[in-house]
Amino acid sequence: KPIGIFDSGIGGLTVLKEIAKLLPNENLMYLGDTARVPYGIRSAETVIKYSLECASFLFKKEIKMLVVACNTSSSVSLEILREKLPVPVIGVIEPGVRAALKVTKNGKIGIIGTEATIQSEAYPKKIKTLKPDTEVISKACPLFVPLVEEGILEGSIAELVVEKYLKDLKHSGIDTLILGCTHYPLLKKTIQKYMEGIRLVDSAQEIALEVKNLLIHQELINKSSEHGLKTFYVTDSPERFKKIGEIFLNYEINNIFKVSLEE
Ligand code: DGN
Repeated sequence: KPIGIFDSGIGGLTVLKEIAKLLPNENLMYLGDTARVPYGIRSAETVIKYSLECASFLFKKEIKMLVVACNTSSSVSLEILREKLPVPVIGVIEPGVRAALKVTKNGKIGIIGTEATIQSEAYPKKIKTLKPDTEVISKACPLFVPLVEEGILEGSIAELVVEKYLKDLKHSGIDTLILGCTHYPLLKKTIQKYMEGIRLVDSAQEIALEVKNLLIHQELINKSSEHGLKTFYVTDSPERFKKIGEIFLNYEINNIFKVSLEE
């Protein structure tokens, strides 16, 4: 049985990439809701509705586990997805938070994400439940997503945008910064250069570790020695997904199918 992964669009490929790296034999089924991206600017109610539709599509494909790659969706719909689905559901928030709490030395953590993720306060709430005396500083960085989708990952434009959003955080005393959005790992080099000395937590890597642990723990791991299959579903035309997705994955994407999520 495959692992189902969904995202509002292309960005979740950073999560798929890390899962494939750690678990090369697993079959992965990815759904990108490209017709309705971005989720980051929508209301919680709408994001929950979209997320349930994505989850239900993948569930019908008999997945053994659901990975919510989208930070925005994880922030507002994880609980309800867990209630509705009879398979394990993992979101990106918890693994990122746990990793950040492990690496911070001074207990001051920064979070960056989309407008919706930051507004939901999902990250600070999770941090406070696990370690109440942590100081959390959040910042929405709305231009990062379009920047990445244009393939502008390094160079002067990327550096200017990074500076615009991260200037205050850089001088705030944080020692750890959570990249709370699917797209941000692609800007890691530029962000790290600007945020010198601050530890970056890549939530895509952290969720991949969590997926592996859960598969082992629940004895769901694929024992076959063959390389896993990757299948991609999109709700808008596959061309853009293929073009930008290949920037994310660094290899050619095949097996892309256009689907409709209407019931
Ligand atoms: N996938 C979204 C996230 O991780 O928050 C980013 C893209 C979007 O919907 N704005």
